[in-house]
Amino acid sequence: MRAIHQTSSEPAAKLGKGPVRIEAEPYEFVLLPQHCALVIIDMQRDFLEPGGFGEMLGNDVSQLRRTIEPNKRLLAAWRRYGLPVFHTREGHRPDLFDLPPAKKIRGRSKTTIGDKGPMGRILVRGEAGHDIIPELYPEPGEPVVDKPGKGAFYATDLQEMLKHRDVKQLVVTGVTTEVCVNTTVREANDRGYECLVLSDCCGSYFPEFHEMALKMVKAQGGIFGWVTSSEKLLEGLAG
Ligand code: C5J
Repeated sequence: MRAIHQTSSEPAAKLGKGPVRIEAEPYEFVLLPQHCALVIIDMQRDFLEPGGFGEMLGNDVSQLRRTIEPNKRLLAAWRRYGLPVFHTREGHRPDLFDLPPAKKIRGRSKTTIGDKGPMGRILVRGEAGHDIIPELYPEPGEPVVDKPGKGAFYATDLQEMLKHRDVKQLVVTGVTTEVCVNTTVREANDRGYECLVLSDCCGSYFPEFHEMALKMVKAQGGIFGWVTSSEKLLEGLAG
């Protein structure tokens, strides 16, 4: 199966069924168009927008906002190729029954998950701040995975959806590199998926954590996966 759907008004670009070689670290990634999906992690308003919860906690959101443009370009191309994309959002039920008390009190902040924040209740499904930024908003038919944890596999139906589409490889982008992106890549790796992480499409409030998180993925011969840039991936696909 080639694609979940084709919602873009533009015609699908030509992409053969054969392997596509992508320059990556620690070595070349061989992308299989029939078995590859894009997973965009938690590009949510509360993490990325000025005035959101992330900024309220004193974080510099520009560190995350630099990922918007490369993700936009990648997503537009991915849609043109008719390849599957999954969007994720970190958040909880409005009744907070899926929020572990230990997560609720973590950080010892005055305002925590479920409380009223600048864009509605913090990390609660249905609230404005919990939603995906308009620049990367999912198109109709693109699955959105609501996850209560950091990893996209924990307590979600992502793995079932990937199985049904015969997906074996994931291109992973989003925020934050060292938390939800890294956790998802580790979960995926243990489940047998090959992960290609795009350095310019991932971001952290802490640049040094971003760098180290990417190093951890590709260390020891690619212990969790591969790292490249969106430019190299798009070059390879266009190649
Ligand atoms: C994500 C977080 N999405 N840093 N969450 O990484 O709490």
